[in-house]
Amino acid sequence: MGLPRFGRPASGGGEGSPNLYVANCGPAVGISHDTIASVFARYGQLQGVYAADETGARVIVCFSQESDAKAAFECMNGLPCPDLGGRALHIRYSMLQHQPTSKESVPVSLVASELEINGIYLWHDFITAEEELQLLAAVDDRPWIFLAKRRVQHYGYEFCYQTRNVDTQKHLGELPSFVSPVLEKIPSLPDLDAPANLILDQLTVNEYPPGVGLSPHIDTHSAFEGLIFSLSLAGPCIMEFRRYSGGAWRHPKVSSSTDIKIEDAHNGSDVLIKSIYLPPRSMLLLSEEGRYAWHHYIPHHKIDMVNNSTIKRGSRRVSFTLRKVRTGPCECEFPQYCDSRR
Ligand code: AKG
Repeated sequence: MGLPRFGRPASGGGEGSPNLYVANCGPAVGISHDTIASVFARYGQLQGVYAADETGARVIVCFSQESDAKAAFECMNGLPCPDLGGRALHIRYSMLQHQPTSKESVPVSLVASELEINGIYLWHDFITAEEELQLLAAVDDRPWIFLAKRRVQHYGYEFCYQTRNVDTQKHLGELPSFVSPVLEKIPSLPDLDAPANLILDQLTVNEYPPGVGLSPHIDTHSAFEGLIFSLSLAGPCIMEFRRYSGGAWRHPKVSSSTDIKIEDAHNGSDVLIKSIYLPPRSMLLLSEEGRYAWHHYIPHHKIDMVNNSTIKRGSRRVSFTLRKVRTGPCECEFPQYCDSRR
């Protein structure tokens, strides 16, 4: 199915569009897209109902005909709708724009091989539930650093969010003993061709409250070596990956059923988006192209759509990101993303 591209609702009258931006209904307030579709379909044939943004409480209702959208607008705007929980709908016309966001638009992979990104691996049940509780207890016993929306702890080297780098002169000491069981298991991960001398020396613990995500980024090439491990604890999340077509990079073939290729609203370049579900106790590895060329991020969702199921992020998610601090320049095969080459 093609990706619907919606922008902000038209600020003025905006008539002349078959699409309505409808606020105050959606899965986040317990009203499914199917229910919304059945109510709006009374006014004419629908193309579909889609999330307008990541809140889960605003949708875009697309009619085939502008006149049907107008009829729905005139009958329903501002009035409580008994079939939608009595909620008063705030409706505006929506003008199409190129905008790459809709949590439903990116199919979510459950296994890393479906992503078809070189170097991304996911191992489910990497640790037991008991080990998970021990790791959580250990970090909860230690001081947190408060960022704007989440809390973090750094071990080995402090990570500086302004420079997105570490100060290699400031060694905080060895990684704490509570993380040793994790470090010991990593070299024997199936499919991982780990170098014999793999020593991970930086740990960032992130604690995300329900609904809080992480902005898109590529871990600074010059800061960390090529293997980045991330262990999920307590709650799940969806991680998305974006690869931009800017610079010298040629656009990869859109090959798997989990790919979405859209025109990025921010810089006009093409962007390929993929998405994976990270359950608690799973270990993710970003390496090769997945580490050096793809942005990764966690959408700010209180509710995730994993294919056709709704997953509420009811609890915090804690992640352990384990990396090795780089001591020389990066010599990756992706110079267009590499700060060592600039
Ligand atoms: C980071 O700390 O840079 C991350 O990407 C964390 C990822 C995660 O929470 O799994």
